Amino acid sequence: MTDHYQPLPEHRFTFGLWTVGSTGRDPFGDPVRQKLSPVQLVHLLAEVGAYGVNFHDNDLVPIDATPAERDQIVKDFKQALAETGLVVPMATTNLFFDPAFKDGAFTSNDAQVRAYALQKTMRAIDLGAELGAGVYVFWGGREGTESDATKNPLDAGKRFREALNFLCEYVKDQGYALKFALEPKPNEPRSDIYLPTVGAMLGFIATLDHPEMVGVNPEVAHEHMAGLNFMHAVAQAWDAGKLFHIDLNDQKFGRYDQDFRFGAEMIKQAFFLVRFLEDVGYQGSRHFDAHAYRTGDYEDVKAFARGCMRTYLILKEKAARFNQDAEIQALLAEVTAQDESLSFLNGGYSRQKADRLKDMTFDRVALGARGLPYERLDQLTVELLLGVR
Ligand code: GCO
Ligand code: MN
Ligand code: MN
Repeated sequence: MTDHYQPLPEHRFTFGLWTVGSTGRDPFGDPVRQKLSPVQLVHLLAEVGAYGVNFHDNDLVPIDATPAERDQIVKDFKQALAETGLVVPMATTNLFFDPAFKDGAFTSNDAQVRAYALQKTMRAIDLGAELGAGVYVFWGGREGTESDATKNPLDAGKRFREALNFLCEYVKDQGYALKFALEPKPNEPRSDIYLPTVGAMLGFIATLDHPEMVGVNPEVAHEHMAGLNFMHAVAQAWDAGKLFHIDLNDQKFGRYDQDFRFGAEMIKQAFFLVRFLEDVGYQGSRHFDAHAYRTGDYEDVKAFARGCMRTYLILKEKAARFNQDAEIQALLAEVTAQDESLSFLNGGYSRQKADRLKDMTFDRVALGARGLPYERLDQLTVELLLGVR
């Protein structure tokens, strides 16, 4: 029997070494799972059917590794990739774990820390490029404050801009085919992180020297932490031509960063997101930046990873059904029907159009009295998701 929901390379499902590799350590408790090596994690991901694996520099090469150790680790990792066929579509830098980054990296008040962060990132970019990554993610883990007495946000923004401008030039200078994707998050681990939403990041990108090289990496959990509609943020990024990568996971609104399995919490939002990505033809990675419940062993970690991909594919099938459902489509056609008498407004402004429009009369009361069948449309969507149509 064929499994309709089997992950295939064309689905571009990827995981970070830090996701399936999470040992369950949290601020309240020690690890509950034994640490696996990058090579073991590549094999685990291959077993569950992932297409690719992403990493922070120090997920692969420990921060204190000697050059000889680094070379051996990279060699072993490349061999595991060759054995399994997994690829590395994205790489990133860990600029948050080491105590040196306790007050941020590119936005730190300390010039030594900022320079070290640049150096660490150039080296990590080299590593990512060596392994074939096409996207380089920047998540400003500690780029923020607890107290705004400590840093000036204008200085922080200027420093972050200068760092990204420097790194764009570095990538061009090296001839790497690498694009940057900035990942916003409102808070955690800082009380407030700069550039907290997708919209804020998009505005910032326009101020860079090479905006064409820089897009966004929106994450479900990050917008949900702030109580925002993730699909709307993704749509704005797509509209701007900036959806370079996406971090899929799930979580309840307003909580700490839960990083649950994709679709674990807000299935309706997940559905509209998948439908959006599939309808517009997003070609990038579907990266699951999530981790298994702390209660699980590695068998449950595999169930978690399979679940992320399976739920995505089920929702993709539901999206196709939504698009083919005669009743749903008839309602959509009804509510989106255009009024031919207003087609003169298409194609932009003219003095004549403005005059003509000013002369028109609208039946405001009748407009307000029109009923929109949105309850019916939403109920049909819910029934489709619940599997009864
Ligand atoms: C988080 C972030 C990270 C980043 C990762 C890649 O909340 O911790 O989502 O997982 O995505 O550092 O840059
Ligand atoms: Mn996150
Ligand atoms: Mn993320």
